[in-house]
Amino acid sequence: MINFLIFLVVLFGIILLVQLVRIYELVTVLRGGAKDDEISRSDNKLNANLMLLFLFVFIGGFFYQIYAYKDLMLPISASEHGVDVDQLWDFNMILLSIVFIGTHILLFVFAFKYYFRKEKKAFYFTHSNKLEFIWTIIPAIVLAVIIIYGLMTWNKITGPAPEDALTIEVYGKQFDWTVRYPGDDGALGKSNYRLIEGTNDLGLDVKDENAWDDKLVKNEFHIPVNRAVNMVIRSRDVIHSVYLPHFRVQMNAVPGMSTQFHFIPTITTAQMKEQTKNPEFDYILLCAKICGAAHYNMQMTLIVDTEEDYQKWLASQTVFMPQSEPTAQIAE
Ligand SMILES: [Cu+2]
Repeated sequence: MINFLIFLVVLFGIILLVQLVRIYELVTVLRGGAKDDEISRSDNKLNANLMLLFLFVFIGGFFYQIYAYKDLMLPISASEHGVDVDQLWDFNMILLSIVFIGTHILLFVFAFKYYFRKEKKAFYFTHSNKLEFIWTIIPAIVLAVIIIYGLMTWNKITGPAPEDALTIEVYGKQFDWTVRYPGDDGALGKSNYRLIEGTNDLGLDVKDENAWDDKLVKNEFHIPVNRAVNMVIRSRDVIHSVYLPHFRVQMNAVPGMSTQFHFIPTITTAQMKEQTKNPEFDYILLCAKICGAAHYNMQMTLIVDTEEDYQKWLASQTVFMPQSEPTAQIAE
């Protein structure tokens, strides 16, 4: 309520000020002073100076923001391709900043330098092929470099996963993630959405032997460091998005199809805790699509282990259909 009243006071204050200025202008005209539409030289000079002042405040604010919010940028990349992504990002940002600052200096310095004076006449300039050529060819080359560099990075990242990659399934539904690991056979079992029922949340095909020893994990999942991890991504209901900000990984989870993304983690959770000097540090898997009311719940902790710790952890996970009692469960 108080805020609304403050808003009203400010609003009426502004309206009052505008009206007062208008009355002052009309009074000047009635007294036979300056004409209503005539702007004095000193007014023009004042505006010119304000243009220059604005330039300094504006550019200063730009650099201040970079400095003040630098900690809110993504932390150091913990994956192999993430380093390339960050380089691509920095390259583009530096290039854009140069253009951004250059054009704004030109814009405001020209407005300052060439403010209106009655005796000054504008230089009449019709056309220059040379100038046209320069401002066509330079942006064309720069844009080509940006696109080719971006495409090369993209192709490097999205190529096929290496043969020895660890393939896991990331399964999204409103509102959580399940990660499925292949058992000792190293293969994920088949699945079908028609088979989703009761405890079979992922619709695993119980007739497929490969599915029996699959391991389903919730809340927290582990991957080994320095080994390619190929994520096969599925969604049960709406479009979700697998987002691992520390690894620069993001891929949509689309109902009715499976998408993939592979990456190589390079820093274990323990190393990252040391590097960030934050004992509470954890990698996180988020959903990057606003997929419903409890979308914010779609979080899962990711632990990057050494190969040894990873194997230990994996061995401690329960399998989907223990071998001792498969017959009871497949019988129909
Ligand atoms: Cu989601």
